[in-house]
Amino acid sequence: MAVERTLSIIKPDATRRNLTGKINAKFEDGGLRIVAQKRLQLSKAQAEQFYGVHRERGFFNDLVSFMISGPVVVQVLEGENAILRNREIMGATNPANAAEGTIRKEFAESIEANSVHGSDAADTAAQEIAYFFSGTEIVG
Ligand code: IDP
Ligand code: MG
Repeated sequence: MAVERTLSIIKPDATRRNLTGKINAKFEDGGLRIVAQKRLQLSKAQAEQFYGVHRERGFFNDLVSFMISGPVVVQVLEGENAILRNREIMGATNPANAAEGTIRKEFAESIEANSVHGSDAADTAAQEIAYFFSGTEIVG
């Protein structure tokens, strides 16, 4: 295994319910280190670009509206096998299918308002981190 970095977003359903600290505790308890973090209000253009891979999906417009419905917390998580590890800590996209103890099982409201985003592979992690952070903002 290697030390990796992955992009995480705490989504508006979670910031609205003041869950940032509880979610961060899941990452830290799961062996990941928060090496960069900032709270942002995404613009519509930013959300559309970030989720561009899903542009043709039926849920795209609703997803963009949801992601700009309140503040988000964007983060870089670092640790052994961080990309896969974070996906495990998050749980399945649909909270109905998420395992016990995962963030989405405990906190998600729906398949859309599912509390967290996490990069899905090394190439997307690098792109997504660069989308939100400059090198000097990440302190490992
Ligand atoms: P992921 O976040 O687990 O990687 P993706 O398939 O990449 O899941 O979908 C991105 C986001 O789009 C999900 O986290 C969720 O917010 C939303 N989404 C995915 N599938 C659906 C759906 O069927 N209906 C509504 N929203 C969805
Ligand atoms: Mg995804």
